[in-house]
Amino acid sequence: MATTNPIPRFPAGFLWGVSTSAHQIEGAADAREASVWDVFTDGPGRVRDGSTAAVACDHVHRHREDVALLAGLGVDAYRFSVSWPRVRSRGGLDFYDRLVDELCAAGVRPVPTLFHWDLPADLDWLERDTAQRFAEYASEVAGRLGDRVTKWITLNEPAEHTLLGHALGVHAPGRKLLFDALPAAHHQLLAHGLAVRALRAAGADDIGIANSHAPTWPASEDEADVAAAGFYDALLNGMFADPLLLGRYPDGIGELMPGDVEADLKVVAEPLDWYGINYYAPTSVGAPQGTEIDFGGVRMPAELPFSVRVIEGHPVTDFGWPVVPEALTELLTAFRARYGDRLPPVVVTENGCAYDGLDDRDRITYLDGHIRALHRAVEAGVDVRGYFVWSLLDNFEWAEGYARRFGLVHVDFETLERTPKASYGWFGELLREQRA
Ligand code: GBH
Repeated sequence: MATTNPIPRFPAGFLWGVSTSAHQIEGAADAREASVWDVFTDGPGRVRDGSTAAVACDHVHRHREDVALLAGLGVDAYRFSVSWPRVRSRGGLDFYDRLVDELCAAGVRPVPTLFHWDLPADLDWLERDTAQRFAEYASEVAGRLGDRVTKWITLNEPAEHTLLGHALGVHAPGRKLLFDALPAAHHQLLAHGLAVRALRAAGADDIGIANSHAPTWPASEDEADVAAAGFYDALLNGMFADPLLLGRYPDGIGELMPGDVEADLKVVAEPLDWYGINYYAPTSVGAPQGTEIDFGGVRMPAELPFSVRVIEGHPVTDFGWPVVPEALTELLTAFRARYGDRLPPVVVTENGCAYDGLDDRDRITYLDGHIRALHRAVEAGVDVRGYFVWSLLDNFEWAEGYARRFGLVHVDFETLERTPKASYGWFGELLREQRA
């Protein structure tokens, strides 16, 4: 249980929020075009409980209630995502237009993410042209919402979308290309850079990304483990941060990319106003073990040049992810050390955990520990400007279906009734203390 010792005060203007994503909460799938996730979930055995996101939290029809929950919580900001397949459909942007109006009326700042994995089903990140299409879509959304939205996020976790969706095949679009998946990463990064330009052209001046990052811990001091962990670190962390912040790929990665990427990297490195980090848990990596590994439902083929290991000695969430708050401090101070003044202000755009139950003391303990760890990073000189809990609501947790609950608010997926959990009350109280 969290200690009664108050959480230290964060700098003035610090942005407190919660996050969601379109495909995971919206439902109303028949009122929009199909995404790669609709196609993927139609296949057998892809989602653990056989569920789909056709209804999910039915947020499209219950957004007023959800905005009231945000207002009741007292957050400064709400990070949601805009569904590209919905924007392409008749009246699709009207929904976001209303949502943004309601958020503004409730005093909650809207922070849209333009892509959170639900690519229109006829598009493909292996195609370079998708990057250009994304920039056009970004212009369209900014044209409609830009008079009220000032803070923008281009992409959510291109690393996970590449790894899980294109390399390992456990997420949409379900490709198992291993290293041949890397063009999908490059095209997403290019899409990001082109979208930054498009958003700026539309007048935006507060643009970031939400990248997934985790400290990578070698499984031992053994040379082979250290080398494997270094490579994994380049794949998950360096490959997505270096191009944005340094204008290049880490050593050994550029060679795996499609053709000559030098000119593209100039676009990718378009300066950012802030850098968003989604953090959940550290990763332990060692040399390959010569067998396929099932890692929390993610099958890692034997031919990979590394193997992900279980981290012992920490409590784990219902997902099996270890709870290691100090790794968040480590991650942020390492970012500051690696990128120095090239690192813009940082926002933690996701942090949270899967636990069942309304009296979710474990979630409170997790959040309490991570917010304190975040404050230690601030004390160590990292310019952190915001923190968003994943997630406002229990929702469609991708390949896990509805089996993993990340919400501050419980959703009964039969009745769609929302019930605030203990963590909702706790987080609201924290926000009041921070402002007192
Ligand atoms: C995010 O991805 C997504 O943006 C969001 O949509 C999703 O609902 C949320 O997280 C929760 O899953 O096995 O201990 O090494 C998070 C990506 C990838 C982060 C797997 C944690 C494994 C930790 N995650 N990673 S561990």
